[in-house]
Amino acid sequence: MKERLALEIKNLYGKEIENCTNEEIYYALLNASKALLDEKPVIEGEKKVYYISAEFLIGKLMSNNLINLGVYDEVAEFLASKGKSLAEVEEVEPEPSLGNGGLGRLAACFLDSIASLGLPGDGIGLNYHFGLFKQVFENKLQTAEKNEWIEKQSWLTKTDVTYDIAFGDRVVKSRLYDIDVVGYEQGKNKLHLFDIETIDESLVEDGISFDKEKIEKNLTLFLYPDDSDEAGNLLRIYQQYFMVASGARLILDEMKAKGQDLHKMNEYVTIQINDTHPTMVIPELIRILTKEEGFSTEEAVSVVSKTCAYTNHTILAEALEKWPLAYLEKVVPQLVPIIKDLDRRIKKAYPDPKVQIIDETNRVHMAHIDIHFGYSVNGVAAIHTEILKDTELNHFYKLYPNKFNNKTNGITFRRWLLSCNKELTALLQEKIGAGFKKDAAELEKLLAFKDDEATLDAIAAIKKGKKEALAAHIAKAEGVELDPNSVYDIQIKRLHEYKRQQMNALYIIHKYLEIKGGKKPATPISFIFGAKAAPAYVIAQDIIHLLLVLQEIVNNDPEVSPYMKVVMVENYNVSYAEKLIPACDISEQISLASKEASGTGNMKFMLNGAVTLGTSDGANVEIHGLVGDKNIYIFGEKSDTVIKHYEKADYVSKDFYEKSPVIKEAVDFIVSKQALAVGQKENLERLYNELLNKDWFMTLLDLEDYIKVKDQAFADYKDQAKWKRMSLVNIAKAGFFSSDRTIAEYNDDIWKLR
Ligand code: 26Q
Repeated sequence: MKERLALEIKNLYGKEIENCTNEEIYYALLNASKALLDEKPVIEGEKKVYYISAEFLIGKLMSNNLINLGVYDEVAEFLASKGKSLAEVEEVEPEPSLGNGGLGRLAACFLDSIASLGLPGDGIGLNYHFGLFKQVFENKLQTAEKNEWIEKQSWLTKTDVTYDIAFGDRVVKSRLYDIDVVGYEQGKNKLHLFDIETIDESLVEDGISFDKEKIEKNLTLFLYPDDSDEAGNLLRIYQQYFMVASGARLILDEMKAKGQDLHKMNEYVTIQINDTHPTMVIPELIRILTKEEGFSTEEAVSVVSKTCAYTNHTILAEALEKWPLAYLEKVVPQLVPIIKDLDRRIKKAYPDPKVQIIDETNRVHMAHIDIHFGYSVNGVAAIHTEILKDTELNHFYKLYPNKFNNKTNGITFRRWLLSCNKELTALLQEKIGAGFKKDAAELEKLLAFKDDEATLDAIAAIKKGKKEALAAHIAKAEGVELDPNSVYDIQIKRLHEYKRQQMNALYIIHKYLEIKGGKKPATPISFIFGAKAAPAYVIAQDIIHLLLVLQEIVNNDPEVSPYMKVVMVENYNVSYAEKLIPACDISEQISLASKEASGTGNMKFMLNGAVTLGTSDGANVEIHGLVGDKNIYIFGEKSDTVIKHYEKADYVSKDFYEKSPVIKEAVDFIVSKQALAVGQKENLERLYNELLNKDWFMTLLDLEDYIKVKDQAFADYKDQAKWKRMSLVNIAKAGFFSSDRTIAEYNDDIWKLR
């Protein structure tokens, strides 16, 4: 690799590495890496999985590819010998922002694990030119800008595969772009991203606005933000069909090229449908097989149903896609007779209105298509799957108990440990050997060092180094000075009321007022946030505003700022996460119990030695089970209590406000003179009224317990001997959350690839 890189640099620039800029080195390294990737064998096998997803939040690829290719150290040392830093070179790479959050990042982790386990499996998605918007703060409010990430030279390879995709009112040409996905010391698979040939980037005016009608120019410009308000937009349906129609063609073409019998499709292919966004692949495959391949409807429905499997990522009713039939009639009229036929079959077999595909208001329930006409339905954490079976999808569970299964999410340790925390990786290797890199369960060996002071101190020293590095980055990027000796309390995830960033904000207000009243915390605290909010999600904008208002008030108050700081980082993304997570002491996982399907940030934090402060929700429940009561801070009502509150509609936030002076004081601060002097009246009042009169996600229900348990965590931090042990146990127990384990389970139970 050294030689390749040196040669690239000589050919490209005709000068010595010492005299190259980081940009120049980056592009040379990109070429050299792509050449190495070219030589990797494609992973082959009898049967192949296609992971089809509207999002692949892959993050920057350089570091990960070099690690998986086994040349990272060689390149880093070579560059260092020339006075250059690989870490600085990596900064040049633009981050593809092809996802919103957890679901998209999960898809990326899965691709890494599929390849690393040597399983044949490709991703299918869309090549959004500007991806998810770039977040910029102006006047303490979020604004959205386009995020240009595609450059002339990139990891994307243009292929000569093109398809004509017909909609009701037009035909567009799709073209396939590929990104190699190399496994850890393994062969490679591919991420297939489809694009329209006739894209016109100049359609975008200021910010992220563009002409929504010009489908052949705009289809792959942007990824839709996770947002129920705009879900009715037709463009989302154009995107979804474009993705699945192109994907279906590709899958069938690959089968034909291998001489495989389409009538036995399920023996050669399995299609994992990532949430309902790619659901139209089911009727589209049935359409192609019947219209073009001479299948009877009966046989097409049967073989497609044995090929497709569905993953559910949410129980929020408003996030389950239900498209008006009239929309589908406009965009994809060719699918409508098929969807109606599937609906007739269900109506004939099952009278229960709750399981119909087309409801009485003529909405098409996409999840219902997946459940009836797929062979597997899985949730993404144990509690989530139980809630699906017991409540949300109970009617389906009764029909098809054997289709339902759990696959607790995971994260790829290559990115979330080996790449983002090389120091911890090296220490672990020194203590327990390198086995954990291939078999994450071996991390448990670290438990033998639970009382070994040298190891505990070494882990703590690494944490301190990461906190210093983060402080330096935040000082530069956000203009906020953090004290690396303070506790780093971090909440980073999409902004949503159910995730309850507003509850964390109320705690901050409470702490601020306590300090003003003379009660100082044992250790200074840094409260760190990162979150994008869907632009049309009004209350989410208000919560961001409140956090930025608090940042200004707290950090500029000389009485308080020595004891606490608040920072909301701008444009939180994968690259930022890679800096934040290794530096964290307390991982905030505070969703309203029952609402967070799994969470995956919680796993990344744990792996990097943070202690979780969380509710009994999603994968927190499994983290709790693994580390035990002593190594986690759990608070708040349990999911069954919460679900009962919804059933009885008996939660009244004002009652909590009125009976607790602590809650009242914190909530009132939102519209205090002090807050209004810094913030916008409209935003702050709206948020105040929401909390007082609605509070759909029950912030005030858990606030008192949250304050109590969080105070305990901060107090415990003072006892460093105890804290270091908790940190070690969390690392040691994180092995379960390797996405290699998750993918092995998908393969054993659902895909059966070998
Ligand atoms: C739907 C219709 C129209 C426009 C957008 C959408 C849309 C887009 C994205 C709906 C949902 C999403 C994303 C959902 C998501 O990220 N869910 C998360 O998935 C993770 C991986 O399983 C879980 O860990 C999280 O708990 C879950 O919230």
